[in-house]
Amino acid sequence: MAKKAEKTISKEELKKQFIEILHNDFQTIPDEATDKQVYEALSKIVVGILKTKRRHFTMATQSAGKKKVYYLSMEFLMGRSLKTSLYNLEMNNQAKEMLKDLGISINGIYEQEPDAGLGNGGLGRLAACYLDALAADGYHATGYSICYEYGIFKQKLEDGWQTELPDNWLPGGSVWLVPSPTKAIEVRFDGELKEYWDNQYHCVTHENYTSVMAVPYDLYVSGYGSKAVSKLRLWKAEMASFDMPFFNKGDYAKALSKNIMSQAITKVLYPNDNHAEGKSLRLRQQYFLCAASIGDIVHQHMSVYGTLDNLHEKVAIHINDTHPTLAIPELMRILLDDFGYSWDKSWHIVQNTFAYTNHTVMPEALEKWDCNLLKSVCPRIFSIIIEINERYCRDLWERYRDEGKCSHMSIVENNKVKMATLCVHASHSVNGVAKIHSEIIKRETFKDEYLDTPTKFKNVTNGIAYRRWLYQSNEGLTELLREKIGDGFLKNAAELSKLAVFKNDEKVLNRLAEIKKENKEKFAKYVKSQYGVILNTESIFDVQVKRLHEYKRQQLNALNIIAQYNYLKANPNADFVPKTYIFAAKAAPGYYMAKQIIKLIWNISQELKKNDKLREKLNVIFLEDYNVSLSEILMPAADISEQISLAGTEASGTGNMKLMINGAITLGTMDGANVEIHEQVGDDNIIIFGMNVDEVNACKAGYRPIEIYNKNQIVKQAIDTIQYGVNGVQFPEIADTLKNTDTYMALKDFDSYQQAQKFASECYADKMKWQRMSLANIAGAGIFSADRSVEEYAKDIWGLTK
Ligand code: DL6
Repeated sequence: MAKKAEKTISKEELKKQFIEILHNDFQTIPDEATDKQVYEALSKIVVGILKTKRRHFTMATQSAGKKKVYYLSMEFLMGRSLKTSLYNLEMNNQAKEMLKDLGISINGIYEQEPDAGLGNGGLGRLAACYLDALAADGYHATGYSICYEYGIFKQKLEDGWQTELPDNWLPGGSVWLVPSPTKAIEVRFDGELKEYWDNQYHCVTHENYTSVMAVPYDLYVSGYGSKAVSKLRLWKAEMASFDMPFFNKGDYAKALSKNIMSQAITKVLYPNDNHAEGKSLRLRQQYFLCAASIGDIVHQHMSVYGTLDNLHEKVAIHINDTHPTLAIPELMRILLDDFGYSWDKSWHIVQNTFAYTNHTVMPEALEKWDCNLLKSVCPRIFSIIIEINERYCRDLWERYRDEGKCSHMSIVENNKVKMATLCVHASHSVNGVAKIHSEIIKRETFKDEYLDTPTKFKNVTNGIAYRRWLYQSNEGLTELLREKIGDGFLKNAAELSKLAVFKNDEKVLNRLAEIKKENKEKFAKYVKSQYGVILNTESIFDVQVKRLHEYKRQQLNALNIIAQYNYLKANPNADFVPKTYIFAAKAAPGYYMAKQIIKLIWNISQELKKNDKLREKLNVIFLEDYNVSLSEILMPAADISEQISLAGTEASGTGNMKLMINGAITLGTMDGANVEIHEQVGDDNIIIFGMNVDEVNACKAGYRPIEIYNKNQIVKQAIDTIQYGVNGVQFPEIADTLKNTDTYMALKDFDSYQQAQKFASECYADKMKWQRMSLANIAGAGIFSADRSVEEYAKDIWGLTK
């Protein structure tokens, strides 16, 4: 572990700087400053501290000749920075006290910060967690992404229908961004290639291209108890210069259109999760990120070492899913065209520099770019991909002499470039994100590639920046842990296991129950203030929060709630442990069925509003606009963590880890990281239901959901309710899909799910038993720290040293 960082700043020094900034930047004094000005002044101090720390850390890394890692991702779902930075820098108490002295409460100040929502869900949040963990573990890390002007849309429900509003985060978020215009990189789009021979050398030039400048904005990311600071470099597109030739010729429209095209590149995040859209602007975004980042890495490396010969020894570049794949041919281009390396030497450097993580097995998310589009947007890159493929196919043919195998393994197929295939071939390491997922990609997604190069394939189970959801969000639990096991768990999550010795200590179990109750009350207060809805904090808080996707099976949860509703209507006096189902989920704007499911859940919540008595036992709430900050209030209040994807579909999941560390019990399938949660806590402390992957595979082919509908009265009645009306609205498409297609086999797992729900209620009714289960989950959560994941990447994949 890295050495503990020195204390950063005293309260008095903090106050001095704070008053100075208020005076110089806002011409105001603490008594008169608005909360927004206080937030900006405090953030500015933190940014200054982080920037200096990063400079020192970079100098130390470079003078020791250590390897650096660069993490390329189209998404970094950062959430807020102020609170997490203050906690990580161990400045939270000084800041709180300093503001208190001035009559200001820090909690209101945190609320001033917009979430940096530069991502859709798990993949983007994982990247953000890894920057935090890389700093905490003491590695020199830089993330690269796009400075989207609009992040993930804000979700508003209108009568239960999702509508999307723009997320204009920059006015409030820009205090965290440090511009570095002198480090801008030129990115060339469009145009055509000219090939010629010069002194027996084959030369290629790119002509008539459009230049777009990538200007970096840096966001510094603190790590807990370490000297390291990570940097997230976000690229903003600006036109190289106004197109004077067109303008002078009087072609104003053309001059302007180039300007508009450039700016469009970094305008908005594509809001799809687990789905590739294939739009030309998205391809431009991807190439823009890759060209700017690789250009920057090469500049930095050259400035330290003066050669690229040792790039792969001093630099690891990680590709977060296939979205930044074009970084591979871009580095080839620079080595070949700008530095004159041979093909073989360039390929050796490239292959030993890049590593790739796969985050999904959903076929619709596996990116394939049309050759014509690639050729027109980035012609030189396309020609390099073609050459990589030709060499690869030749080699495969020589070794296998199997046409079928070669065309299946080819990077280009049916006039499309298969980005994952390119990544696997060009990287020295390929990993999945949970044990089961890493096995599936070897067995199915990349079967041939695995057989061809088995040693490339690895697993790194995901992890979370756990301090954000524990230390920074769950004060009560943090206090209890400190009291019982000391505060070593704040730096080393494995120490959470020390809590296990208290599993039969009634006092500790009662304390856990009290803490959960307090957190539920705090959350209920938030819900009341935001939605005017009163939650019964004596009821089980059963939480399913994640993107809305049929494979995640929110529809299965909804179906069970309807079945319970039907039951309670028929049996109003039945014994029933009261339950509040809490949902939050954004749907991709073009995903029709996902929006229908949101509306269905919302309508169930409205239907329940009509029946006060029944609602005491069964309640549903759909929270709008799920984001990182909302998760920080919700996770500590959860009793049950719903992780109910069809086995074999969720690569890992990370919400499951955030809920577990806050003591929620997982009710889930043997899918993704649930399998490893089960491994950690054992059968008694998790509620597993449904088919496993082998069972799913065995019955997929002949699956006929209509037979279940016809046989199972509870299922039939619940689907009929959906069909004929929930709170006066019919959902025939959902009902039809469930009866006739049910791609994700909700009906097949329904019975088992119902039993699991029933069992969960029985366990909950036995307070001590439930708290024991909860304790086992907290104690078993250490392994899901991103610090652990990052250590594995550093050692097994990137070859970093401390
Ligand atoms: O690895 C992070 C996260 C996993 O936890 C989720 O299980 C997985 O669905 C998600 N994958 C994606 C893939 N998106 N694309 N393209 O978001 O990654």
